[in-house]
Amino acid sequence: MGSNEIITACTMDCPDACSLLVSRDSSGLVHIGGNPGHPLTRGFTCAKIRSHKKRITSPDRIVHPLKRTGSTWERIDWDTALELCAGKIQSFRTAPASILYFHGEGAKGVLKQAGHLFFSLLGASRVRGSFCDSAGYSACVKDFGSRETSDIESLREARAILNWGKDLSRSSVHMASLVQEARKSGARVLTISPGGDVGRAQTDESIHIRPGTDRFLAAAVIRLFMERGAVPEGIISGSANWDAFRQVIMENPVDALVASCGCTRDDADLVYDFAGRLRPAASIIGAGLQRYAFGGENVRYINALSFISGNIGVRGGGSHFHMNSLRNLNLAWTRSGQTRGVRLLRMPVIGRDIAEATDPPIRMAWVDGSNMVNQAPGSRQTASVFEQVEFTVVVDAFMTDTASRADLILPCTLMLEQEDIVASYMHDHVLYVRKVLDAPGEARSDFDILTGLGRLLDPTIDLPGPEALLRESLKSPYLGTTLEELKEKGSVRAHRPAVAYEGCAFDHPDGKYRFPGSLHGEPAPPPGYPLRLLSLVRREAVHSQILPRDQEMPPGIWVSPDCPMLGAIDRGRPVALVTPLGRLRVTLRIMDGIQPEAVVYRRGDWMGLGGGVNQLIEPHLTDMGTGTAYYDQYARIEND
Ligand SMILES: Nc1nc2c(c(=O)[nH]1)NC1C(S)=C(S)[C@@H](COP(=O)(O)OP(=O)(O)OC[C@H]3O[C@@H](n4cnc5c(=O)[nH]c(N)nc54)[C@H](O)[C@@H]3O)O[C@H]1N2
Ligand SMILES: Nc1nc2c(c(=O)[nH]1)N[C@H]1C(S)=C(S)[C@@H](COP(=O)(O)OP(=O)(O)OC[C@H]3O[C@@H](n4cnc5c(=O)[nH]c(N)nc54)[C@H](O)[C@@H]3O)O[C@H]1N2
Ligand code: SF4
Ligand SMILES: [Mo]
Repeated sequence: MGSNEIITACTMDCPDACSLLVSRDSSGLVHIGGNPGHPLTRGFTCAKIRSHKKRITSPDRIVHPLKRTGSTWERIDWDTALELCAGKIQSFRTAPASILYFHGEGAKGVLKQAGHLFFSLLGASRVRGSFCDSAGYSACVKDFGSRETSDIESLREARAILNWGKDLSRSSVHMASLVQEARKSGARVLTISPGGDVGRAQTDESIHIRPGTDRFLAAAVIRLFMERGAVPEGIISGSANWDAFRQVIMENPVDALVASCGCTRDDADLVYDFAGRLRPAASIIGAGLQRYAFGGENVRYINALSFISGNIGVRGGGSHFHMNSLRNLNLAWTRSGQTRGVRLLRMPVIGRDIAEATDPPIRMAWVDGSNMVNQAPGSRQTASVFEQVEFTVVVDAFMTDTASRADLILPCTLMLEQEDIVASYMHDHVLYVRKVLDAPGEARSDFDILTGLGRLLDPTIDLPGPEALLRESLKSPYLGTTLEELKEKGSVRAHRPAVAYEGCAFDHPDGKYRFPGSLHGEPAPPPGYPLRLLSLVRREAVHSQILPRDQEMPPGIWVSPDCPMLGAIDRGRPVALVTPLGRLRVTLRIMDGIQPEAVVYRRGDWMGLGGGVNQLIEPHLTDMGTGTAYYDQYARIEND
């Protein structure tokens, strides 16, 4: 480490939660690199960090409070801004549920949770469910009784890795590197996805599955295990509902199951070989396949296959879905406000739930860390509902699709400009986030904003100081460290068993596994919309955190050369992507290896600039966990 290098950590919404080394050269330029001394980061970062560096110094950044006056923005000072907010809160406080708090994933960290404490002390409405991973989360809890995951580094010990729809080339470069290490040690990798993601360099075998249908492929392979008498007795007796599950599986012939997912018997045999012959086999479950109406069920069948093939509770095996990123920290303090009788609106249908909230209606909204107008499905409805709320505050650093509709924008500090503690949803390290840069202009941290606002209220809302909360957060049974030690080391590893559910002891009261009780068919596409719109992550940005000047318009879409709609398109003329919610001019691109029914859109570009895929996505819930069924969306392409 160079003498002027400072250790901090990345707080972007990314599973890798890297340890970073930041330095300035003699000309004052900032350098950000991965910490070579950290066992997960191992000296490298990703394209997102380069974009972040551009964002912090961007001329587009908002660095002063802005108040809407008609169709223009007026720069105001902080005192005026906070008094305005305080006055509004006072006037709505007699019915505090008329205030909505909406928190997103703009920056991870324990101090970012302080808004939950602040607004629960106020008795405000909040949200439940998620845009991200709650269907898969609930699925795991139903199966295992909890959501424990084996140490991600144990991937190195796998002999086979089944990658169920994790985009290793974009969404987690450090998981990708662990998978490559496993391959070097002889592991074989099979990737199951609709394609357009993991390349030949990252996988030995690929199956291009029909979007949304993984449960059928997993069920077909489970049936092969049953037919071949390959299910160990311990699995049968270690589960609470084997007979009912067996019946569900045996009602479906293998050929019908593989046809439902656009696969072949050979594909099922390939998965069988990976799961059953190359033990231990680890499964990685991406978030994509749970963004469907039966997304939770997809995850449950993949878990069931991992269990039946004897790969749960063993070293080098396991079923790796996102972990809870706060599981190694003590966040009980966020719940010391009102927890009972809180009104919770549903994230996936937030526009509708705001519009339909009565008794009391929503009159004020506070949004921090989220571009929810852009990221929630049904952007046009969310936008108009948000505009109709009497008083809206957005804490952000850019004029996003959400901020541009607010009554007041409060400029926040960004990563590297704020102190915090962060944990990961992939690994068990907890990291100290050192402030290494001064924020430009008048930007303030979310925490400082809420602290200042609380003092202006009557009665006041007094948040504990940041240091007290950082210390409190470390009081976790999994940690055993102090703030001083964490600051010195930069990162500590939580004490967690390396193998989740070792010996197949599950967290249900009887200790047994639960199989899914049904297998739902995939509904047919609605007439006129034969394609599935997959709005996937982009490599160089987290979600919508893209500088306006870096947004390519019209947005690109990718389809297979075998896409059934291509024949009717005149490629010399403009093309539109169309769903029942509307149309968007796009740039059509052809890519080999994409499943013919899929159309890929790299999400996050802004509606205000001509992008915004969520304008086209109907707000639907997943089967469990109040998740968002983004990829359930049917679409078509046509000349515009
Ligand atoms: N179509 C489609 N949409 C999706 C998904 C999908 O699959 N398809 N999946 C989604 C997933 S996985 C997720 S997790 C969500 C993410 O949805 P959001 O949480 O809304 O994510 P971002 O678009 O990153 O918006 C975060 C905002 O916070 C701001 N920000 C950054 N740092 C800070 C900070 O310290 N304080 C404050 N106050 N603001 C800050 C950024 O500038 C940015 O505008 O959306 C999803 N949206
Ligand atoms: N560069 C970058 N990295 C990110 C983020 C980002 O915005 N940008 N966001 C972070 C966040 S919050 C999240 S939640 C993760 C998401 O990262 P991933 O879990 O990788 O999920 P997604 O991009 O939402 O889904 C994409 C993958 O799911 C596959 N997929 C889609 N439908 C299906 C299906 O039906 N079956 C199967 N088997 N596969 C399917 C797609 O082909 C694609 O590979 O990434 C994180 N990392
Ligand atoms: S975005 Fe992810 S991979 Fe990139 S530096 Fe941050 S934590 Fe690491
Ligand atoms: Mo996410």
